[in-house]
Amino acid sequence: MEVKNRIILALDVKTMERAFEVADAVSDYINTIKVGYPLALAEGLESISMIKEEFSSKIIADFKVADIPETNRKIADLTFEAGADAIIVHGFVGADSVTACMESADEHDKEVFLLTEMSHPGASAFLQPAAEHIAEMGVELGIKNYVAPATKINRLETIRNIVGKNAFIISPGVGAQGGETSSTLDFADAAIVGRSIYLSHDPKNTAKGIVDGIKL
Ligand code: O7E
Repeated sequence: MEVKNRIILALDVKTMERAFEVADAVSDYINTIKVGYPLALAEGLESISMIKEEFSSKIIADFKVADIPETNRKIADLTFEAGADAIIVHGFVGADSVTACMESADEHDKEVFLLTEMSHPGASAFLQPAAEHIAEMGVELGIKNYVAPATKINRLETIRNIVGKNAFIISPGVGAQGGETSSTLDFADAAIVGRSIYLSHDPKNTAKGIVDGIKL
């Protein structure tokens, strides 16, 4: 996936009005937007196509899909039919559940991101011990897109080493969660940034500052 300036906006706001304000403010710098439960539950799945049409942005739907294959398939179908370019899928549910999303993506000519390990402290209890197996499973399944944490650079590096240099990794946790952009981009292809941008008093300049910092 081509991500302008290697930054993805996590648009975790709860109204379309605010979503449009923030997306508009950063549109010179960011063309890839992650829409997750906060906006989709508040404003509906159509928030995906509304943003996509207004800003010509790519939309990654972050529904962290984690169910049995049959239900995963329905979730993925509905998400792609709503206009998402990619969907984020949990790996811990196993190969059959992930494969169901991959089949949906193939049929819709869309993409799957496999979530390996998470960025928050609690993830060290259950997900971290499984993360390397999840990444290995992704490689076996032929997945090319992954999610790995910006808050634990050594873990991000480990996941990179497993999935290989040709895989595409996006990494959340930059800014509000303590992750740092440049070190994250040493191992990830793009960083996901949410609150640092949409809670800032000037989202446009904040996005510009992040992008300028990458180029230094
Ligand atoms: O901390 P913020 O505000 O910059 O937002 C980070 C976003 O990334 C937010 O939408 C959160 O739900 C998501 N995220 C994590 O923070 N940590 C993870 O481990 C995984 C995700 C995520 O997006 O998962 C799929 C990419």
